[in-house]
Amino acid sequence: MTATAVRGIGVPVKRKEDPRFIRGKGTYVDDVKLPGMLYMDIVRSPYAHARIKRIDVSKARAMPGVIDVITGEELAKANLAWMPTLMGDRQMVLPTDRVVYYAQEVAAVIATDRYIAADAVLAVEVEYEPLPPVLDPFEALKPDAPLVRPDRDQKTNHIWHWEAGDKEKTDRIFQEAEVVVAQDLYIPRIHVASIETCGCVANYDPATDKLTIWMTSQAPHAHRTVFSLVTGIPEHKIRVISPDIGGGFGGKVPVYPGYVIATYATLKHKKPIKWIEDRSENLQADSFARDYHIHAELAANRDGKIRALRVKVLADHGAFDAAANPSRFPAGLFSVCTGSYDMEAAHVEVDGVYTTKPPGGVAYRCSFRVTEAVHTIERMVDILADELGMDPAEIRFKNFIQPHQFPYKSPTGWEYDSGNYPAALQKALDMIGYRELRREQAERRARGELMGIGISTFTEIVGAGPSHTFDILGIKMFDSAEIRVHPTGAVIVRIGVQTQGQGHETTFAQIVAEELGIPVEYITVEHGDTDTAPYGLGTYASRSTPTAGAATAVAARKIREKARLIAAHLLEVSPDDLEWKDYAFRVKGAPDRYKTMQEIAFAAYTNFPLGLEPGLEAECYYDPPNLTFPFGAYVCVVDIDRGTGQVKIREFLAVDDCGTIINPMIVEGQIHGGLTMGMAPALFEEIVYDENGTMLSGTFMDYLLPTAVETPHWKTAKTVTPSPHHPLGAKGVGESPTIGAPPAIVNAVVDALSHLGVRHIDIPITPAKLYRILQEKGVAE
Ligand code: MCN
Ligand code: CUN
Repeated sequence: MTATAVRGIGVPVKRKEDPRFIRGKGTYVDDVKLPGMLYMDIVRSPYAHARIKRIDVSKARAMPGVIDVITGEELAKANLAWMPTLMGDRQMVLPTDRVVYYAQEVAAVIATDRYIAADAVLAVEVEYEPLPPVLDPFEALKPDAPLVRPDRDQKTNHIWHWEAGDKEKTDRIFQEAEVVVAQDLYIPRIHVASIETCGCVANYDPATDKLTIWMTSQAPHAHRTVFSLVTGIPEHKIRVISPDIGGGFGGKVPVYPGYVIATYATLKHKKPIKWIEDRSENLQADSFARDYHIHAELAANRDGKIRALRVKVLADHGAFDAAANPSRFPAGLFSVCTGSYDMEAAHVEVDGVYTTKPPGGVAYRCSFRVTEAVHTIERMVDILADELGMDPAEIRFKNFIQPHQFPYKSPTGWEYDSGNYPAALQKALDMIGYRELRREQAERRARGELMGIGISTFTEIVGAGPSHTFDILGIKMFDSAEIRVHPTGAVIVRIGVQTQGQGHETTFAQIVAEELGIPVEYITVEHGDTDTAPYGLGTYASRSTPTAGAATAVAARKIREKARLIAAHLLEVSPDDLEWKDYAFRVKGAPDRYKTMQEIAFAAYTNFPLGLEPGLEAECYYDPPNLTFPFGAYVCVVDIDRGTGQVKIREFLAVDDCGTIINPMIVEGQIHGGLTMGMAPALFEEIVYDENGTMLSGTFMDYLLPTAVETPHWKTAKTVTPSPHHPLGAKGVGESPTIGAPPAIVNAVVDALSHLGVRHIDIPITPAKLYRILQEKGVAE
């Protein structure tokens, strides 16, 4: 078998899933239609904080086609008015006495038709008594602030305090440091806008006593376990199916009230219940990302050598701590905020705060708060460079962790597996022509034009994670793969992770193709059905390649070891006399005597050695020894329109390193999409509330998604530094660009204005915001 035939690792195989998608033949949750299906729609709160005095469902119930109206009172009787969150908090499914955010679920209507359900929602009468909203986390911590969560046994809105690093050593360095720079940064609340909104079809079948839930889930097994724990239904009687998913980006990790209400309704009515959010509900009430109020300080020597980092954060988690971070990391992996730089010490503190907003702190293509971490350090390094009058590239070279320092123990306790930061930045600077750009900038500046060059040299941390530190609700964050080779040499692979568009059906097939020497078109990858896929923790935090990808390689190697015994039997030699070469087992010294995997597979069912189990299958539950640390060097060049305050990205180059690349085309696609999702919060997206806590950005009229028009041409390049502990040397890549892009863009904009004394601008850098700055500095046209 040749590499051309196998099309394994490193080949830009076209996506196996695309033929069905481009023909409109995907099966999304809303495509699931069952006989007798009923439709659910949700009544939502117009207030951010209010007491519910009365819910009158009589008019709604009387409407033809309305089957039921479910309220919190009713759920409370079934002990389902509250549900646990993945962070060990509890969250209202439906309220019994008060609402705590705008657009919160208040009641649910079940009807024979989607439109009847929507009409009946309007007929439900709810009498509210408004309460003062709590919108600013700093205000929320004041002693007289209204309590967001009186259900909790505490008298403040503080959720938790978390810290990492060495406080004493850090403080000492700050006291004696030659230079200290400090900056407040706010990273506003943003929301993923997957093409497909969230939803489910829940179906309880009394004949089999089985509950099946088709749902938009990034983690079907974990959700099944949660459902079993919440409802008391034995886990083997629950089947969660994630069919095709139209984008997740972290927003489909949490359990939403709608899933629970639909499940309750199917158990009650013994009919399938479909609930699909509309676009506004998705944008207004699902979990949100970011909302980090950061105060950061860097201590350095006058020559630019960074010595220590100190960071304090207030994290606005909304009314329920419904994030999906690993249990021990309520602030995610934010403590990776020392980034790519070697320093003596760091200390990071984060406090979680309740406010009357929808659950925050969740996800937007983020690897557990790494976006916030990278934004902090990449901005601070530029601010320090500005303070010292140094070039931002030069200060980075001076402070990089050097290639020989890996594995590198960071001051907050992470062990970076591998990296070569200077090589990536040098490549980026050479490719973009950095010196020439600086020269051009000086010329343009002299003419009064505003041009900026921004650099971001980020380190990612993905692959959660090693069982000694990583779990969600106690479930360790391993992942899994199961491979079955059929007699004719065709293969089915089932994995514990769940694609939402990342192309797992292709890339995981390529891993098996490479390991077994079977052409990729003979390999089918399945996932998302908890009745058939092995238990896994799901896809988020760019963990699939580092965890399930490793499991797939290890399972394939188990198959190969068994195949060796069968090949030896067929070739009548000792297993030790065989070597795996050019995708076949060959007799050492006589490479023309060989058996391919197809021949071996057939023999595994027809002609296996005595004493060997028939069949050719294997599985692996992989507990990664460490995380993987992909990285990148991004350079962004912007021109600022002095007449409008608009930022034009003239050029953007992303040099990424995710170790061994399984499919370069898919990785490039991930990077293109991720860069666009990095640009979006840098320049456009922000969730805004008014003083009453009403969301002002609840439609795409006001929440500005970039389109192809705003998106520049992304240039990409790579370096390859394999992970030393991953069986394939691969690291995750799905979130790197979203994490690396925002500071490159902001650094470029600030660089364009640095000679005017601008040192920092919070995102999103909208034309209005920038134009005001231009006016202040007297350069607006
Ligand atoms: N890959 C590769 N070689 C590598 C690393 C990755 O070929 N060295 C391939 C993988 O095999 C996979 C893809 O690139 O097909 C992304 O892999 P990985 O980095 O392991 O990330 P995950 O598969 O775990 O995907 C999660 C990541 C996250 S957390 C978000 S958020 C995000 C993202 O992926 N959501 C996405 N990319 C997305 N892309 C689409 N289309 N839709 C989403 O919802
Ligand atoms: Cu943080 S968004 Mo992705 O992990 O699903």
